[in-house]
Amino acid sequence: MSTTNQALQDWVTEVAHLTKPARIHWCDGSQEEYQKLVRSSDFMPLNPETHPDCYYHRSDPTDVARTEHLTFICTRNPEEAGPNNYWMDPAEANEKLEALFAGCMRGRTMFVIPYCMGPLGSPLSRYGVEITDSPYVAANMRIMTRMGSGALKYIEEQGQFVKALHSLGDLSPDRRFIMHFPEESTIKSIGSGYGGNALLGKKCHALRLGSWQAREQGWLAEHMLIVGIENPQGETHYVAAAFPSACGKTNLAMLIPPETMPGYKVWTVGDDIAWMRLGEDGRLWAINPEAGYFGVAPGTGPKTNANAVAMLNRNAIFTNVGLTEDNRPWWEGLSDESPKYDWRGTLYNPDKGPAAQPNSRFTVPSKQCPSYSPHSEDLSGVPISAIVFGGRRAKLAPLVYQAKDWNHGVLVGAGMASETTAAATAAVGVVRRDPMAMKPFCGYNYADYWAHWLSFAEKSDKLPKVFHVNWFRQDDNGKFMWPGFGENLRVLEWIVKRCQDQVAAVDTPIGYMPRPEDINTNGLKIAEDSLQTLLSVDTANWLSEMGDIRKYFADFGGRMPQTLLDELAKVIASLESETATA
Ligand code: OXD
Ligand code: MN
Repeated sequence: MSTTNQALQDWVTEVAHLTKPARIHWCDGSQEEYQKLVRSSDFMPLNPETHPDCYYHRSDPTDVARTEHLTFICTRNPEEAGPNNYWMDPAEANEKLEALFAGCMRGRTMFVIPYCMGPLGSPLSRYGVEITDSPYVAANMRIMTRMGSGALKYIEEQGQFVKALHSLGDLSPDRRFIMHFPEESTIKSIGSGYGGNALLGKKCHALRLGSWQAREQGWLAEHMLIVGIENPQGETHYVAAAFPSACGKTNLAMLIPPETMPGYKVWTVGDDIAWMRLGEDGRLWAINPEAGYFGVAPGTGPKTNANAVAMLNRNAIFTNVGLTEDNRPWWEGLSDESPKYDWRGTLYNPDKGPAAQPNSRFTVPSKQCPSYSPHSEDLSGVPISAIVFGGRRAKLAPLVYQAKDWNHGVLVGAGMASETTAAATAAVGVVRRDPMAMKPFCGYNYADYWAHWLSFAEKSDKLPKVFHVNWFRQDDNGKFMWPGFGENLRVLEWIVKRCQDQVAAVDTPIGYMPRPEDINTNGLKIAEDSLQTLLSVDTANWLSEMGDIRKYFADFGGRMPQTLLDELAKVIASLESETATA
């Protein structure tokens, strides 16, 4: 196969000339092709009785998560990348990469993967071509994107595509780089086979390059799940929610309503990324650019996410989980049984750590989810009623509060912080600022990104309402105060009612908050004083938090939008007047 798009044909020829593969395979996206990919030595079939068409992959033990310190934004002017990104001069980056890619595919097959992010043909969708020497990557791309001949047809018609070059290289962290050239719509990644570093449609295209393009073209590319909440009256409201990596986005997107909330249904549109733009009606409309879930396996179980468990028994890929005696995938939180092998392939010994690597993953087509929304493929997307920001905060952040308006909402998102997780190779459990959960993914200067968010206030008066939630508050004994999981629907119910002006709220310096009686606690076991604490504002600690945010914003110097600084000043003044009157 080849293509009528000359730019694509030339690029493939040029890459082959540099990397010297033994053969070139243009992916058509067919089932036969997928079957060949999963029969490669990258994979091992799992138990065909319990897990038909499921495959197991074990990665290099040093290559199990995103490596943020090796991820670069390469713009001509470093100011464009901002203090939130690692930056490298494009000429220097290309020189380094040229040397690493030279001959790196010798003896291997080079896969050319045309892909589409978003439903084929949607005006919100964007196209790309990933070149890789990894059958694991090619097989995962077939699940995670609309890949193959269909995407190629659109690329040939429209002429626009992101160039995404990937090679496993020698898998050495010393020769690993994930480089983005937003000015050239190009990504080059070498030395890692890990999803976030290697499935280039996901974080690299849909978020880093996506956010850059979104600013140029007036839309938003966000690290957000998209979920539809159908109330007992049969009306569905869509919520887009940003949480840092491994903070339960997949679980929230697939939430199962508690039995004590009859009549509610939850519909999953996406679990990780939302592309949103204003519709002619002034509302924000969202698509999920992905076609599959690349979810964190540990902690996914019948109690925490029964929908995920139900979708994982066929046509799925499991990476770095443990294995049972009879070759079923296993991870902590799935069941009480004990696996035979851990993720390294050695006999499982609980004294030597968990069976599944903490960032082990499943890859599965979205359509297999029992709560898959029938509107997932709508070319216009779904209308968003509420935007929710959330972090993992043991202290401080209340269960839920609502921003007073859009600009205040941008401050709420920009002020996000969270304790770090295993999704990236760094210390876990440290609080770091993670505005809009985009710290590892915003492809340009955060100050310009916030200015872009703020610009929406002038464009529409029908924007979504903005909220902040925290499911992770702990008491003095380190115990979670809120039950989480399905019970989070109680908070979403309040949020949706706020969007419809159906429930009052208390006006506090940080935003509008429910009174304890405004949260539906029917059938919920929670002490009244816990709810009271979860819904209170600790003024002194919030003042110190606002001070931290002010310090953080100072890093962005004169590029900081004044409107955001004014929003911050307003909240500080309001907290101070509260302290003065207390
Ligand atoms: C992910 C991440 O894999 O955020 O979604 O790391
Ligand atoms: Mn993510």
